[in-house]
Amino acid sequence: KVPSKQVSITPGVGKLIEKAEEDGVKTAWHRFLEQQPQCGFGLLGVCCKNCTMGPCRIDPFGVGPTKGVCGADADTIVARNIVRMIAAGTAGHSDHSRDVVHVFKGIAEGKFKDYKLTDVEKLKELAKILGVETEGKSENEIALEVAHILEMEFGKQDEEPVRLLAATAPKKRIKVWEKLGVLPRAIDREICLSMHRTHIGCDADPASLLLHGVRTALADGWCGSMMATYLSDILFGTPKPIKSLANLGVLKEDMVNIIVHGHNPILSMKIAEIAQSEEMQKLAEQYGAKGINVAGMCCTGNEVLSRMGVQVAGNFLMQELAIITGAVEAVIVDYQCLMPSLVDVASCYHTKIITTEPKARIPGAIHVEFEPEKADEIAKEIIKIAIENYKNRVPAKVYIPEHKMELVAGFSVEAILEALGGTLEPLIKALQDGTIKGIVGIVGCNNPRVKQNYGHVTLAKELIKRDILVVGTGCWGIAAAMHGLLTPEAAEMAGPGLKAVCEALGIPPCLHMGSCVDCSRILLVLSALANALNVDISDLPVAGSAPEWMSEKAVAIGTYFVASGVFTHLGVIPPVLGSQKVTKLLTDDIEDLLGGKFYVETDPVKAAETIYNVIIEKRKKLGWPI
Ligand code: NFS
Repeated sequence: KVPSKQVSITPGVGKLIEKAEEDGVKTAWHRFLEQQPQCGFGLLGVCCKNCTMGPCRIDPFGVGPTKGVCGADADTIVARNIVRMIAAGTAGHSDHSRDVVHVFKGIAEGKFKDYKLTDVEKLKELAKILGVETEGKSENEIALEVAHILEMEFGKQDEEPVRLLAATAPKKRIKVWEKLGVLPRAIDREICLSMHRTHIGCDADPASLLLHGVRTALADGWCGSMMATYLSDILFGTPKPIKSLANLGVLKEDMVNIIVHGHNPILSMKIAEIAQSEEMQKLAEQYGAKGINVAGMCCTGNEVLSRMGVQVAGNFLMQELAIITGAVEAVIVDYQCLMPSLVDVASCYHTKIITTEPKARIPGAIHVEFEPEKADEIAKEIIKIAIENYKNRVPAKVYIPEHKMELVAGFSVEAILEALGGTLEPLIKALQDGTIKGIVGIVGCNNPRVKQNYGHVTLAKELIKRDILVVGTGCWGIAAAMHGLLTPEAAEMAGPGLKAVCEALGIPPCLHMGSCVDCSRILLVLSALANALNVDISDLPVAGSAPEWMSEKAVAIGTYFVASGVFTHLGVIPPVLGSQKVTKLLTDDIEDLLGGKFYVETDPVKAAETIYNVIIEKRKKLGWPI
């Protein structure tokens, strides 16, 4: 049994874990318990299975083997493993991006009639920073030229840095990267090189390996992820402050409940849009429901929340719980952060799991392949499966917790600027005079190693209390929403300076900036601040944090934050402790090279204290009052 009251702070979660046990269903928390004790070699990062002479394990106590069969020591193995994590994370973000580019280009070519270019202003802005002439050209012509450049970012073969990075990162920062030789040239190339140099018999030098990890991560944050953000805004609109609700209580007893889960807005936006159509609503009524209720889960939930105000059912560890309510007709997924267990859980209820992407199939799920040229038709087909399934719902098995919380999301860079009256000046002034002490970006997942959402919420509360503005994305954003941190009223919990600023502007003290690829929005804010103050990002009183991270994508994000000069906190220990050298490189030496470093602390209260002190140090160096 899972100690249901101790594993999460989010209302409703404990009850559903208990319901799972009554219904004979296992959740991630149950499987996490079954996995204990987990492999110590794996936790320390000293297991190498990159060739079949192994798997080799290094004895962390120095009694057993100190080298693998090929001679690789703990330093090499740990560094290689972490670089592979960065490569996988970068691949996830940027392959998502590739899909968005595909649709963007198809629209420009007139192939995908079910989509359109919504934010043409942003298209022109992107064209401008990429050096595309817009005068006298149609929207589609501009889009096509932009699409060509962005496609090349994945696979161009020259030695020039990726253009999106060159166009958006502060000049001072680019110099730092140039000097270190870590300017990424093409996204796929750096991922490929990560795989190559970690292959048996290649790079054995931990410092050289990690620097390439940095290069790969930079290709993610300042190019792959950023591209996804830009293009999703152009396709579906740049987010503006929008009200909504979060937590499992957004599910409706008398409606067809559809969960959109995964990452790419190309599908989820369509589902949310088509579900509102009269045709679909009528059909739902014919089946005895009051209508269709679409709710988001994880990062695609953040995408539809930010742009349409679609309610969010929960974050990563709640995907199974949504099904356990017994009230969900279908979970529609694209890719990433999907537990294969969804199918097992669904088999105990009436829920249909619908996969849509060839690259993320789950055995036992219904597969309806999504094709952008037939987006509306396929969205309808999928929604119909959900509607027709409403009659199979078993009322006796339904329990929807009543908890839901109000929120305001949609703080894109543009929205933040607008809230500030059109320029960054008021924010800079508030930072300079100490009304706001600094800014911290909190991002990332849930992880059953951490009491669910305790890390996210505690850290955010501790920081705003100290007059630090919190911005963030991903599962943090949903956690913050469910715990009331995304309302203007939450300013009550902030220190006097931040509170006054929030009240004057009518904004929450914690700003939801979107999904995980939208961490690129945080980079853009940092870049704008650094440029305005004529300093480097590493000089700014800012920090990053991933209090409950678990995915390889989070490793890529953390690394590009550090590489961008940001002091970055991790609330879950990364698998590097098996090498003192790598641990020291990442948490100490790297600061001399990049101005940022990792800091690991599992207690969010202590972490807040340290982050605050780092911010105060930065303020002192800038000569700003503390
Ligand atoms: Ni990002 Fe983590 Fe997944 Fe989103 Fe949530 S688990 S790394 S936050 S949903 S991608």
